[in-house]
Amino acid sequence: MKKKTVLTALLALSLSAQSYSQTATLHTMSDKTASAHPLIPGYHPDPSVCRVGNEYYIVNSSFQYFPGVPIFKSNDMVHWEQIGNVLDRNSQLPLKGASSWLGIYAPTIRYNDGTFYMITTNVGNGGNFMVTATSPEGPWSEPMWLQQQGIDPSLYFEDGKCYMVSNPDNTITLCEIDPTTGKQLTESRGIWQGTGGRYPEGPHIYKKGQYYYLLISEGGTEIAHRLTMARSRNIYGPYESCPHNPIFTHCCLSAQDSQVQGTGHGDLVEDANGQWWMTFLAFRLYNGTYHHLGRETFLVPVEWDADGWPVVNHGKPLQPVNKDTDFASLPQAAIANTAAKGFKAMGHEWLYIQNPDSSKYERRGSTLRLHGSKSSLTENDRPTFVGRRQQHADMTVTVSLDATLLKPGDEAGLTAYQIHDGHSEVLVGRADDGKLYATVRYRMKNLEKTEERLWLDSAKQLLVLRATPDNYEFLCGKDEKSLKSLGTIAPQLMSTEVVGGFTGVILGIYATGNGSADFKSFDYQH
Ligand code: 6LW
Repeated sequence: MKKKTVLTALLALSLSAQSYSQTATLHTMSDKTASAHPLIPGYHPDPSVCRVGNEYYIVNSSFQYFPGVPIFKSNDMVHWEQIGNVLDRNSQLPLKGASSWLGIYAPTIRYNDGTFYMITTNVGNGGNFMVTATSPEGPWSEPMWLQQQGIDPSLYFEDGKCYMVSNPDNTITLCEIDPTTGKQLTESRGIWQGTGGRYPEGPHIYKKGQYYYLLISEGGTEIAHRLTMARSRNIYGPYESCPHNPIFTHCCLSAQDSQVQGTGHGDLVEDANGQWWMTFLAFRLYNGTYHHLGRETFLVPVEWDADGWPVVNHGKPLQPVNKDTDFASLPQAAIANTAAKGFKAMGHEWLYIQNPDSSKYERRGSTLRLHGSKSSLTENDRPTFVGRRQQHADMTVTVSLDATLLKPGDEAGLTAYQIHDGHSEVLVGRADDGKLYATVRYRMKNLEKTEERLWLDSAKQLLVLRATPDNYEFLCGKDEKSLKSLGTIAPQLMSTEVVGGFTGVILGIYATGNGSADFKSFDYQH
């Protein structure tokens, strides 16, 4: 990037941050076709957005991870900060047996008359429910379990009524509910089945002018993902399909060479100046047709044509990032790195697999002592594990481990974890004769490979993962200078296309067995 343009852009960013000059920032973005830079990088799928005055909130799905449903706040739609996780108590988030295919699916966030609502599906542990809060930072209420099933529930409020919409039997279905109890008040009625694409889902209803607009996704969340729309003067229909459906997709000729694919699952918001925007998910391909960072959150401007139909991103696909000129290509969501110097204060980015057994996690000053679980990562029964998202294809994570308390047969390490049967790790283990070794192990479905052991003369080791778009290199050593490469794997083998799941890579520390492992720091650099 040229120095002068960086400075100009940074100045513009800092000015907009200082003065909350929403108009300048947003209009700079909407004047040009938005860039292919994710608004919130790393696994942040199924975004839903709402505005309250000059504040904007985004929530994402979270699947098997605890706490669930990360919530972000922005005052200008450019700078986003995670302010918490909506579901942060076991009573709100039972995750027994959840994998990267199960747990919390697409959430919707809405605000009405002083109350925030988050409605979602816990697949495998109870189905549809909603929680409420007066402050988006929480606390959020206990779940109100809902009668109407189908995934991707959403809410629409009008004239004291609360409507719920979801997709049972591949039909977008509407009913009225009591927003204070969740009790269903009217029968469920099918209102639209989309344009014929598979998996009609992700419905949201908006009112603009005389019309109720119904935005949905079709095609499945993979490469054929698309957004379609219909409208009606009556909320129950009949709905007329937009003549230029799909209103947004990258499964088309003009976007076939884009790195960004799978665009879908959107939600609309009108900003304080009357400009409309759409958040949606998409993934960035690396090395062919693979993505390992998960489905990420993007943002594009929306205009309305003379016939009252939306035109998304000026009718164009996302453009490749032009770093020299594109304002919106600068980093937008701040990247948390709260354990870089120790685990004293762990921020909102930290995640456990399923409901953590709190007796396994012991904070001792700035050290995090992990007590080994019987369950391995692959066995997936509340393993002792805590991690955060990989948000950049190029990055390095360095973990400081003291393995003194491992017992024979135990291990502790640093893993790049996509799903219970798709992860790779650099680990320290204690052999039956009491000696410590380091190695790297790769797990891809039913294939497992372990590198040769490196015998260690010290229990204190740095474990490092150096990632590039096409390589994961795992290293171990007493200090930075003595790091040895113990193994490499293409991250494509940890991708959604190869090992599956609805998430993206999480970088985690873990311990299995009967002993313990002391982790001193976890530093994420990109
Ligand atoms: C989500 C559905 C989808 O509930 O995938 O991409 C499902 N969209 O709408 C899981 O994220």
